[in-house]
Amino acid sequence: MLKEAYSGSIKYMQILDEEGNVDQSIPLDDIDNEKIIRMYKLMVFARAVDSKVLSLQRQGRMATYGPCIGEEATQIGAAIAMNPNDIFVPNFRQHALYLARGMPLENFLLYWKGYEEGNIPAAKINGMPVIVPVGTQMQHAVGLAFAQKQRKTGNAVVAYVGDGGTSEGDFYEAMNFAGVMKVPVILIIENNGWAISVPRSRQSAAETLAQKAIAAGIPGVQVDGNDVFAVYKAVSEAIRNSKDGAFVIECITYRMSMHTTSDDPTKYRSEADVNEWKARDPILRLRKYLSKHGLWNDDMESKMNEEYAKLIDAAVEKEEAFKPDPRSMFNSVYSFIPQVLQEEMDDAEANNYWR
Ligand SMILES: Cc1ncc(C[n+]2csc(CCOP(=O)(O)OP(=O)(O)O)c2C)c(N)n1
Ligand SMILES: [Mg+2]
Repeated sequence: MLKEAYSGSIKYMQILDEEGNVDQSIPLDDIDNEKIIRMYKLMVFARAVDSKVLSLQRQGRMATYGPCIGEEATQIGAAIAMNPNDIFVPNFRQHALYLARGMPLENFLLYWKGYEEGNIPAAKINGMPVIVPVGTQMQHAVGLAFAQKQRKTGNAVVAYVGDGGTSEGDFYEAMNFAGVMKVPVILIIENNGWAISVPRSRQSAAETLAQKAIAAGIPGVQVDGNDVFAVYKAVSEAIRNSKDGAFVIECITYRMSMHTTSDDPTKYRSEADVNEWKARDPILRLRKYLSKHGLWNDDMESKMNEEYAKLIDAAVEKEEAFKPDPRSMFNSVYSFIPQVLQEEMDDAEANNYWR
């Protein structure tokens, strides 16, 4: 006997196309004009912050930084879909999400300057700190989601992983746990086409990254990650259904800029490729939608840009005037100070290392 033991498929969803037109066959649900304008402003704000931080870094006024330029819709769609009590678990590129969740800009800048003081409010916005070891956040996410289930909080956990991160064992282990334990976690694969210089085509032979969910018994979908409506819809549905278990959403987007400021992408990818993706810019297409529907004009655009420039400059001024406490690098690691760290701190104090 030979019969089919399993067959699975992954759907792809796009609602808002590159020209700012909406696919009428997919209902927008509760996406109203107020929400759309909020999405647009948050995406523009994140882009403005990224541009400023890159320029500060080039002037020697900021530490290493990996911008999220081009990936704003993948993050803002989720930020708007999340309830205030839902928890987000980022990797290191979710700046738009952090800012949309209410991370004060001054703290954001302090963190990326290398000061732990900037990181502390992350807990107040129900988000985990930045995590650089690729993939390790997946375990934290499913653990947090398991806790939500055990405590019956009704909250969901929204976690991010890059296309590169999906090749890590941590990703598979986390999905396996999430599938078996049916925890309320939404795993968002921010597939931006690259893991530093490794292209998506070299990352996995699988046709989609979302189909990895199938092996863990978790439903998954692929969405146009540059379409904020599609991301919003997929994430809100997944959150609504999260009491039934996990969900995987692969967002197809593009890292329009460098991996980090210590990377030069012109060494490994073509300008033609980048230009192709520029035409799919998530901000541009939403702007087209807004203009078509008479919801936005040049006057509103310039007022917004002016307001953001002032806001960002004021935050930079505050950040640059900040005097960090070197003890914070010891105090911020654990909820208590282990003896070994206490000894290092005492040694640094006694020997005047930071005076
Ligand atoms: C375990 C581990 N291996 C390698 C690295 C070095 N590293 C940092 S980011 C990165 C690529 C990550 O790519 P992806 O998951 O696609 O995220 P993206 O940077 O594209 O947002 C690598 C290899 C790391 N930080 N941790
Ligand atoms: Mg990537």
